[in-house]
Amino acid sequence: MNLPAPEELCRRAEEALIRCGAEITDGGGPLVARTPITGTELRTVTASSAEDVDRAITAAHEAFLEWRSVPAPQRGAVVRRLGQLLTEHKADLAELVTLEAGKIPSEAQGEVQEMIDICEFAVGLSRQLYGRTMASERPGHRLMETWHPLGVVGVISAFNFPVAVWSWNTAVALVCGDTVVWKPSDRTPLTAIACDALLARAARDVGAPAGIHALIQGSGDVGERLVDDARVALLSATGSVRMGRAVGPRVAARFGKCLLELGGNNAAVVAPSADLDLTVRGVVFSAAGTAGQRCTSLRRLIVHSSVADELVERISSAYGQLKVGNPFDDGVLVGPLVNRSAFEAMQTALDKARADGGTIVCGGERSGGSDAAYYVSPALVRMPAQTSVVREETFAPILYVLTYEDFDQAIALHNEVPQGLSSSIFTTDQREAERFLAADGSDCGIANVNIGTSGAEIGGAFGGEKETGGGRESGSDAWKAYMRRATNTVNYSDRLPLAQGVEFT
Ligand code: UN1
Repeated sequence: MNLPAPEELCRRAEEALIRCGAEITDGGGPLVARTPITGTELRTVTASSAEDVDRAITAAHEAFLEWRSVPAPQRGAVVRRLGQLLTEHKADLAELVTLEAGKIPSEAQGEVQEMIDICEFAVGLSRQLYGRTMASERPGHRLMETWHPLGVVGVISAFNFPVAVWSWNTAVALVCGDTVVWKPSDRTPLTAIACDALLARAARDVGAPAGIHALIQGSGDVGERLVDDARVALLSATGSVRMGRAVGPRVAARFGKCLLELGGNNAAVVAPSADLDLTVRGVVFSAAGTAGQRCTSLRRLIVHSSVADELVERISSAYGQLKVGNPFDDGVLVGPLVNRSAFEAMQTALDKARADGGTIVCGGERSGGSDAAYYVSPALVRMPAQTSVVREETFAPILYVLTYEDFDQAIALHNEVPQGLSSSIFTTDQREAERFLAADGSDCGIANVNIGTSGAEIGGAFGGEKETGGGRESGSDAWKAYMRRATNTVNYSDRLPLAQGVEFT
């Protein structure tokens, strides 16, 4: 495998940052932006001190006091402008996503498209934010609800979707009248600097207060300050279950609101009637795409025993055609793992699977790269049972294959994991498809038919149940998490009837 020269990657990162209007004074700081393509340094970034974080939250809070009274359709203007700038700089941001997260350009551009899409959605939302009017039981009374801005929203995002997840939160929060303080992953500080610069420009262009958005950089300790600050009304955090377990109770202890998007352990059920051509394509994209580093990546395949051998054979041969390597190279579909510990976690999981009686059908080994860059061929593993390693999320391209005999058993296996993000069924039997989507079917926040588990559109609510954390972001009515609801009773009569028929005279 031919890897590019590290200096070339540094130059590409610097040029993309400049095109996005980012200030690129060399922080010389302790935070090192690396690229998984070569495992080498791109540049250093200044980490935020405790005072920096405090200043950012103070500024965001002050801006909120003004922003909350700007009419929502006017707030939409900043998001509309952001959407235009993202469209103009789609290639630049995608370049940074490839450099920092290792995604192939098509997926990196898809991620930026997700940002543009949510901006459009949020602009439309800025003329909605509907409350209901209910029938009052009292004559001469009106009963209704109003949605008001919530406050400062803290956003903690992960390396694997370094820009889209921020935009889902930020575009929606801004039209809802909130302001945002963002702590990106410490592995993707440069894409964050570029996004912050584009949003600052959008704010300038439409005359919105500069304080509506602040970027803070660093590791867990920087995020913890957001978690514990009572001025942060909503903390929206994407990452591991471990992180969610630490964050959730701390925010709850101060009665703050939390929106958690944690791990997934997504499965597809493949029924005997499945269209196998379509299934193979859906499975390969979801399981091997993004090198298995999406929270929606397909990790478990639950196949009817009558089609299991054929399907495994076909996936294995499709895996054999997948080009793994430098994501900038033409034809490459699988880029690098993010770092060494991701590679080690993958190897540990494969060892455990073998010890549990699993058979590695193909993949799992390192394929070229360099000492510091970790490229692996996606692994396909047949398992005799859903053992503990199958029930864990390993953030790498491992697809475990289990077989079933009857449909109830498939659903039971499907739901028998602690996570509940995404799921799908491949079948042409309508009864099975509907059962999978029914109350006693998949227990996930996302349940699909005849497509894979990953690659959701922004129009639906995104998130999942159980250890996935229960949060919903992006489309549908996910905006409600970013606002507070007030119930209003207005008496326009000259009498004072009490509810529930109470007499007090
Ligand atoms: C994530 O992996 O954190 O559905 C988000 C998908 C993308 C979002 C994934 N739209 O795969």
